[in-house]
Amino acid sequence: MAEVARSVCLYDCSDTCALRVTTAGGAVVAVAADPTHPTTAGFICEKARRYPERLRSADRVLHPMVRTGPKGEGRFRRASWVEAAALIARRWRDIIARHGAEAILPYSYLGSEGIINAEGFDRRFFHALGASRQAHTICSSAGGTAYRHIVGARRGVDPEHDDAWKLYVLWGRNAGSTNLHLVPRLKAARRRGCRVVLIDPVPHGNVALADWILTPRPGSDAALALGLMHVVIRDDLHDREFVERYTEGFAALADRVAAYFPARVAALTGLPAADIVEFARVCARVHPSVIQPGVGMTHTRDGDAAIRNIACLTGLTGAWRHPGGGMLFGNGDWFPVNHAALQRPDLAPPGVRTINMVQLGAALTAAEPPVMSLYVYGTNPAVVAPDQEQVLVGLARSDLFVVVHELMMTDTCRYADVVLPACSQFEYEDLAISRWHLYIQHNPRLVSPAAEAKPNTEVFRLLARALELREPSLADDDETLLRTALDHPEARRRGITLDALRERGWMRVRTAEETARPFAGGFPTASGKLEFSSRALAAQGLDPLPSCAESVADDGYPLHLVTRSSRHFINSSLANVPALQRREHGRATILVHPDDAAPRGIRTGDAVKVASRRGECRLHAVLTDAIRPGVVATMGLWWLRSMPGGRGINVLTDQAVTALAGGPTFNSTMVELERLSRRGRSAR
Ligand SMILES: Nc1nc2c(c(=O)[nH]1)N[C@H]1C(S)=C(S)[C@@H](COP(=O)(O)OP(=O)(O)OC[C@H]3O[C@@H](n4cnc5c(=O)[nH]c(N)nc54)[C@H](O)[C@@H]3O)O[C@H]1N2
Ligand SMILES: Nc1nc2c(c(=O)[nH]1)N[C@H]1C(S)=C(S)[C@@H](COP(=O)(O)OP(=O)(O)OC[C@H]3O[C@@H](n4cnc5c(=O)[nH]c(N)nc54)[C@H](O)[C@@H]3O)O[C@H]1N2
Ligand SMILES: [Mo]
Repeated sequence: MAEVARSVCLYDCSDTCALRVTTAGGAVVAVAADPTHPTTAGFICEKARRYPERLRSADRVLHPMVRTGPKGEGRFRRASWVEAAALIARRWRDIIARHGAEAILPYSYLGSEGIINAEGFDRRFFHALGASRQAHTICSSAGGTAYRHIVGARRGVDPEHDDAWKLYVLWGRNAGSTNLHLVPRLKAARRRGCRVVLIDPVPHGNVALADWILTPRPGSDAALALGLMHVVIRDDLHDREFVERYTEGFAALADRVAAYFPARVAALTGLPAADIVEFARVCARVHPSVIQPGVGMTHTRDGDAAIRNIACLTGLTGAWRHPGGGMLFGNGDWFPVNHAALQRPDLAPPGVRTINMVQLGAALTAAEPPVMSLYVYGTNPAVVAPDQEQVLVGLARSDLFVVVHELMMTDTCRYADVVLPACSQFEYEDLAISRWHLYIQHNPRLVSPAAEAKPNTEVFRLLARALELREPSLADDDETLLRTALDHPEARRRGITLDALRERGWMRVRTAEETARPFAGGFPTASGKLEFSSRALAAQGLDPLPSCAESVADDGYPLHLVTRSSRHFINSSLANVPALQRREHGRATILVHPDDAAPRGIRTGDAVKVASRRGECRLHAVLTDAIRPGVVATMGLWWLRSMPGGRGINVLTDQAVTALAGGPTFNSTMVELERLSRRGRSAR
């Protein structure tokens, strides 16, 4: 008998869609949109619809496994949970005795986004163990930190105020792939006269969304924002009243941007000076306006500065004073979740070291004192982390004890000493917040765990027992953890409880009046104002004012590589689903402008070698003119087994990080292309 239940998609994606899930015979058989959800109603992406297919994959890990062959080869034998847990406890006790608990490194990300499973109880466990702390920097923390320094909190525009929009700027946001539910709102807004501007060196896939497309050089957004502020101040277009009442540091800002005249910024960004002037005027004059930067544009050496400078621009134009207007770089801080009570940072030993996840290669090969054990969950570093060759060298270390808790036998699993089977989101209960809309949602347990799979929380309880950790809160069950998550004054005030969420599926966390002007009650910075000159940065001895790095990367490789997300995978998740692979040309591709392809003799379909300072991989060329000449772009993170030569695009990237918060710089990579063979013919 088939049953249909409400759920929420926990993929690492901003839309956080409400689902209707059909189960039959103890399995999930269909996943569809919940037609009644206010922001994601009506449709879901093919990635979510194909969930049942993904879960039936031959790659699914169903039992604990212990390695029998060399690391990387993927030979394992089946083990029981009792044996696996005892083995982990024995190896960790030994490592702790010899090297201290800091030699153990947890390594996680948001493979499934549940609050208690993905960033809750796991942290509590490792804090109590005294393990090295992981800086969760691989996605948006550099931009998020920058944003918080200027406006005080990671809250921004509520997409349900779309009626008001007159200008919408997709600033390096691949909305057609990564924010699908924004698209119908933008289309409707355009019909009402809203102008949509796309600022992206690779407009491919989003051209039809925009009225105006600017294609700056990758990594030059910080400079562009300085140039826009220059023009706004020069032409006396800033919102004087807003600047006076709600911002701090205007005089110093004006001083700083004075040197960024249009001709200079044109040289830095590769945009026509006239476009910079025109766009600055549009930003100052058209309201309500929204600037929504993506995450990809922050993955450059200057990505932190880009978000800082854009946030300052919104202060200058007074975008925040117009209901529905402002900026959107994450909405997580609107949600009343008690992260501290869940994660218990107080349990961590004082002074324990923190390791930046972006620099995993260095951590595994050069950290002092060394990392002796890695526990991976909810992420696939063999594919997604930069400087892949060094990551793989580190993972292959014979003296490194690697445990991977996974749904699928990923490339990372192949380097594990122990692989543990993880539950899909339909096999445990959790809660989800969104980075885009304002609803907290309930993810019910709909089916029993597949074979011997266990959710993250249960594995950490099991390991706490096996290690005889005495901290009593490590015995908390999921029900207690879910209630702890909502133990927040704002949740209580609004009646947001676990029982209400179980019954209703979702609840809005703020009223429309509260989100119309996100900082109507003041900016939650040290000064209570939007800080053009950041007190927090000054306190850290850093330049408190907007700036940009001017050097254009040039290490002998002529083409600028942008590694975008793909429409049909989520990061590397789903890249093993054949139907979705077919949607992505069936193989890993690279977009090339005809002007760059011609001198290299490259045509669509050709195999090309892509080489950077760090390494090389093989991809297939797709020619398009919806890309800035001089820029090439990959889409998505394919499993290494799908890549000729067994290496993915992250062999090309390096471990350099942004100054603020240590974010990745995937999109500051320079490459050269060489044709390997002609489509349909072998190379002669
Ligand atoms: N379908 C799908 N959805 C996803 C994901 C996925 O893999 N697939 N991943 C999820 C995750 S984890 C994240 S973080 C988000 C990412 O969502 P987005 O931020 O939209 O993702 P990206 O594709 O990395 O980059 C967005 C755009 O930035 C452009 N860009 C790159 N460098 C620059 C630059 O220097 N300047 C400017 N102006 N533009 C630049 C790229 O060409 C791209 O079009 O999406 C989430 N949703
Ligand atoms: N070159 C380049 N590299 C990039 C990016 C890029 O744009 N360019 N994007 C970066 C960004 S923004 C991000 S966020 C990262 C994302 O990279 P990852 O966080 O590694 O994301 P996925 O590749 O989706 O891997 C998530 C894994 O978690 C597993 N998983 C899912 N649910 C659970 C669970 O409940 N428990 C456990 N234990 N496991 C689970 C899935 O099966 C999957 O293998 O990649 C980064 N890497
Ligand atoms: Mo991300």
